[in-house]
Order: sequence, then structure tokens, then C-alpha cells
Amino acid sequence: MTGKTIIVSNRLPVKIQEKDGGYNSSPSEGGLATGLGSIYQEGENVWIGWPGTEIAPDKEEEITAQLASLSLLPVFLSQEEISEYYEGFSNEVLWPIFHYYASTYSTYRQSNWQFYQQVNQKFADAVLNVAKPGDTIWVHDYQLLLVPALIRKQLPDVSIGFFLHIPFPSFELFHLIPWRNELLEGLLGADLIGFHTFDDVQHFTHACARLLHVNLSSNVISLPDRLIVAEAFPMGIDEQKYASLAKSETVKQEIENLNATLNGVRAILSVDRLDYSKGILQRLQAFEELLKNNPEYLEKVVLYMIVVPSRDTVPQYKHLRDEIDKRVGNINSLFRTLNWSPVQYFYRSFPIETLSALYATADVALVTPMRDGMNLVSKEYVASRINNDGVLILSEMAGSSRELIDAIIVNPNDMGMMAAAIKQALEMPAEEQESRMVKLRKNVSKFNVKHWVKIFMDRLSEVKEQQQSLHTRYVSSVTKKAIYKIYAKTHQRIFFLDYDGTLVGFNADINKASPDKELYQVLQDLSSDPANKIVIISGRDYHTLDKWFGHLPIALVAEHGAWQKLDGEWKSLPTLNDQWKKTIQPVLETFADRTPGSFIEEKTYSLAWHYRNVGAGLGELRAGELINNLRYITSDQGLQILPGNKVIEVKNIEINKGKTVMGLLHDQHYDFAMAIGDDHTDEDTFKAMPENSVTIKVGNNSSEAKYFVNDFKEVRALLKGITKPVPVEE
Ligand code: GDG
Repeated sequence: MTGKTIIVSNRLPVKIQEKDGGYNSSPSEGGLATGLGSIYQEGENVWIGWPGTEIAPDKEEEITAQLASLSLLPVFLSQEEISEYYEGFSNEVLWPIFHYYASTYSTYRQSNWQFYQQVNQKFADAVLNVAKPGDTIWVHDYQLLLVPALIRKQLPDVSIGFFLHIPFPSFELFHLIPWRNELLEGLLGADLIGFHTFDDVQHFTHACARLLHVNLSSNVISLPDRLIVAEAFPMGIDEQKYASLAKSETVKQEIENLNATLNGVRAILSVDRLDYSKGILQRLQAFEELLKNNPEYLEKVVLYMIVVPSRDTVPQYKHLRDEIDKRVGNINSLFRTLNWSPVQYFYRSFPIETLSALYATADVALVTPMRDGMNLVSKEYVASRINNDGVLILSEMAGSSRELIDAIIVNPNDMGMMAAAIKQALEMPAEEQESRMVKLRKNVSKFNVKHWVKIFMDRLSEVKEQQQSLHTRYVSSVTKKAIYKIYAKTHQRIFFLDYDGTLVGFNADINKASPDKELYQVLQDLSSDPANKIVIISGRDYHTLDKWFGHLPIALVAEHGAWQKLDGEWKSLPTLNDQWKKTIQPVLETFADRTPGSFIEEKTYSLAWHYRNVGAGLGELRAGELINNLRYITSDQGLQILPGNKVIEVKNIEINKGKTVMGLLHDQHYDFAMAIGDDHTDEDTFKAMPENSVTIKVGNNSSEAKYFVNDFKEVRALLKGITKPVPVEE
């Protein structure tokens, strides 16, 4: 990769402390900082973000200089910006909705949104101040969803990756947000958009398709100027750091102290930031249930619960903290004895050595979030179990549950299931613990944070290469010039032009997609040169084609080749029959009856089921079902099923645009051949064209064609230019 790499996240990986009227800054060791450490500290690379606290304006210069030596570039935020953009919009709108807490916790204030836009612009400006074409920019997380597009506007060719660390919610939740389209458009400024899980990818691409009507093909979104890839990159940890910490002298000493305190009592551990998404209250309830129903565990187990202070200026978090205090108090007062307290609750953070000792000592880790993008604690526990013992209980709502399948997986809403899981964990035989832990450790070590960074960056360069190769296939002004030059030197030419989607746009009513004045003019100009043979080759029925184009001196091919009008008279292919319609028609009718908005079109030798006006998603679903049904019936009847643009067509196997094209090319020697088409059936045309011909696909998805244009308007412009050579703009 040429150029430098710029990392952008809301928070800089730095701890800033006020000391003697000045500030001290030292790097902090978060998971992301560790993973990206090898990148942002190299050469000219830099990490841009907020230092995490309000800095007095007269100290900004001093802080900037200190941070520069750590390869960090600060974006300073005022108190108002922090409360509106960060606390208000990011943490009170996006965080709850993205974690499936819609109605209770989300409020939509216009001023929050305005600040969110303003601060995103501030981050983008900070990037644009240092970014140059050829650089790679990696933007992180939900606070900065608009940044990719803001950068793209100024640097159209730069490489931009985005990674979302929290879940992307299903459409039903996402579309509640008043500014949902703007958020998606912001993200689509990136070239590669990464998520922790495949579900997140699907939710995101689905939202883009439904709200922005983008062209989507599995996980690739095609915009007119660029393709964008959305993909799952499950984030890992620095597993070696946790393994070696567990072996270090300091930690060994702490483990010894802990074991002495425990004195044979089994330890269950939970570690979270204070957050309602982490399922802390539900976990306490499950633990209470366990003690209630299994008195044999009294004085035998203890729950170490660490809750790291977070966002406690937000009212819901304060409330949650009070609730936790109450519930812990309740459990302890109900079950405690003179020598034992069931819950050891800490509302504070610990040095990593203490955390490591707790991971290494705890018999069970109880990680039961209600929703979590990934959850690194579950992986850190596994990495710390250097003796291959211990049991991980993991919520199926955590992204990490997709990988850590050898944990005991629970539904955090099911108290009975959680209590049973704790019991199962406490009683699990050593061999089973080992066999599960070995597999878990293998996963955590293979998919570590370095691997995560590498596969993301590699994929980003691949996407960029794909975009470039697509770029060279686009009919640019240079390509046009070349085509016109060849055209001018040739004397015997043939043009195969598809109709719907190629010469006209799509219309909800197929009868309304009739030719307009401009199109007639284009065809007239093109056909007025006796050296040009124009063939409109369409799936339409021949009556319609005849009505629209019968008066022009051009050849017409209808129903994908079943009917041809080459010299003034319509002829159908010999040996075709339509007896099969009797069995196929009722199947299509069942689908038309079950699917509002769909209808059947009957042509002489084909039947088509159209679903352009069926609700998004349902149409594709029914189309898939229909194809499955038809496959059985058509297999021995000499029929083919053609999935087109929002249409499934059944016709005789002998009919094929490619065959027709080959026949026509055979008739005469042409020194110039061009074919333009937009759908599946045109691929047969492209394949049948000679080596040196000009084949053009409308739309930039994969195709046999050599070139592509974006839409029918560009097709018309290209054809106009052929007959009226005007200087092509550079
Ligand atoms: C977001 C997503 C996603 C905790 N207590 C102490 C301490 N920690 C460290 C842990 C762990 C980190 O905090 C927590 O990470 P999580 O992944 O569990 O959760 P979030 O903070 O919500 O992170 C999450 C993550 O982004 C990454 O993409 O996995 O789903 O919500 O590393 O070790 N560290 C120290 N003392 C503590 O007391 N030193």
C-alpha cells in the first residue's frame, strides 16, 4: 500500500492526566490500540481522535505537541459538543437503537443531530488536513458514521475503510431513526465496511437496499462510481499478552493472594463496563436463582462482579447503577453468612494485572450481555486460561458466541437456562473443561487482533483494485473516442440492442415503458447510414415490438429469438410448441394469487411472472420459491427458466438470444459489431459476439461484456455520439 495510514476514532488511545496545572499524556492499552499499535506508530502514520476530556483552549497547543510525539492528532471538543454529539446523539440515540433498546431509551432531538453532523465534519476536516491522495484511512465506530462520505467528497479516490464495533440492528429498529438515510449515505463513503458478524452485514446491506434502493449483489453494493464491500471481520485480542501476563511474577503473586482469600470457595467472574446492554441485572437474578434452588452452593461459590464506571452522566446509566447496588445488596443480605458474601461487587476499574489474576483464578466466566457487538472479555478469559481449565458461559447475543462455540451458550433472557448453565459449569469434569478450552484457545489465538487488522487491510486493498479494474471497463470519454474512431473506419456494421433497461428505463407498468421522441431520433440517425444494420433484440412479445418499431428500417427480434422480423415479415422459429403452457400456467397463477403486485405476461412461446411491484424482500423470496417449484416441472419438458430483472421467465430451451445473434452474424461479414444489454439474457448475446466486437453492459455488475455504462441515458448518449461526431469532452 502506498501513502500513509490514518486511523480515526472518537477516542484517542491515550490517558490524559492533569498535573500541577499542566497535562500528562501516556498511551493507553485498549484492544484497538494494541491491534493498531504496529500501524499508527510507523512512519508518517497517525491516529486522529478526541483526547477524552475537555481541554482548556490555552492548553491545546501544549497537548497537541505532546500527542504528536505519540503519533496522535487530537480533535478538541467543547463541553457542548461532548454533551450533544457524544452523550446525546451517540450514546442516547445510536447506542440504544443499535443494541435493540428502542422505545425506552431513545429520544430524537434535532440539536443532537446537528451537533453530530458538525462534529463529524470536524473529524473529517482533521483528516483532510493531513490526508493526501494515495493514503489509506480507517474510520472506527458509531460516533463517526458520517465521516467516510465527508472525506470522500474532498478526496474521491482515497481508500477508506470503516469498522463498526457495535451490532448493526435489523431493519425494523434501524428505520425508526429519523436520519437513517443520511447515516447510511455517510457510511457508503467508505470502500470497505466491516462488522463483527455476518448478521450485522446482512442487516446493513438490507437497510441500504430498502432505504437507498442501491444495487446490491450479495455483500457488494454498486454505486454509479464505485463498488463497496460489506463484510464480517470478527475482532480478536492480543492473546499472547494475556497468556504471558498470567505467567508473570506480579500476577502469580496476585493469584496466590486471591486463592488464599477464596480458601476453596469456587469463583465466578463477570467483567463489564456499566451498560444496560451487558445484562448485569439479569445475571444477578440468575445467580440469585441458583442460590435459591441449590442451597448446597451456599458458602461454596462467590460471584466476583466488576463493573467499570462508564457514561454515568447519562440518566439511564445512573439508574442502572442504583439498581445494581440494590440487587447486590438484596442478594447479599438474603444469603450471606458470617464468613461469606455471595457477591463481591466492585464499581471501579482495576490494573490489568489484577484483571489478569481474576481471569486466571475464576473457575467460571459469566459473560451474558443482552446484546454485544463482539465482547472481548470472553476472549480475554480464554486467553488467560493457560492450564486449559475453567468454563466460559457466553450469551448467544454476543458477537463472540459465533466463534466461541465451545462455550456454554445461553439466552440471557432465560433465567432458568442461565442458572442451569452455572450449575453445569461448576460441576463440569476436568476432561470436558480441557477439551472445550483447548478448542476455544485455538480460535482465540488464530483470530487474534493482528490477524484482524491484516485481513481488514488486505481486503481494503483488494476492493480498491476491484474498483480500479471496474474503472477501466467503464465507457469513459476516452473509450468513447476510441469506439468512434473504429466506427469511422468501418463499412459493414451491426448493432444488437436490448430494449428494456438498455434503451429505456424501467417502469412499474411494463406497457408504459414505450419509446420516446429522443429514442426514435437516435434509432433513425443510426439506421439512416446504409452501412449500419440495427437489431433490437428483446424479450418483449412481437406485437409490441411491431407496434413500436415496425415502421423503422431496423430488424426486430422478439421473445428472445422466438420471433424475428429481418426483412419486413415476422417469422417464428420452426419446431417450437407451446403445449407446455398448460402445466406451467397454473403454477404461475398460484404465485400471482399469493403475491400482491405480481402478474403474468403471456407471449407466444413463453410465460413470464413479473414482480417489480411486489414489496421489497417478498418478491425475491417468492421468485426463489417459484424457481425451485419450476425446476421439477421443467426438467423433462425441454424448457428453461430465465431469472431476469424482477421477472422469472419460462420458455423453450431452443430460444436464446445468443443463437439468434450467431445466426445473424453468420449471414454477412461485419467489420464492426456492437452489443448492448442489461440483464441475464443479454449475457448470451455477449458470449456469441466475435472477439473484436464492442460489448457493453448497462450496470456495473459482473458480466461477459468488455465495457459497462451506468444507465440507458448513457447508452443513448453513446449512440448519439456515433452518428453525430461531436468533440467528446475530456
Ligand atoms: C465495544 C463493543 C466490542 C474491563 N474492565 C477493566 C478493563 N476492561 C477492558 C476489558 C476489555 C474492555 O475493557 C471491554 O471490552 P468489550 O469488548 O467487552 O466491551 P465494550 O467496551 O462495550 O466494547 C464490544 C468492542 O467494542 C471491540 O470491538 O467487543 O462488543 O461494545 O478489553 O479487558 N481493563 C482494565 N481494568 C478493568 O477493570 N485494565
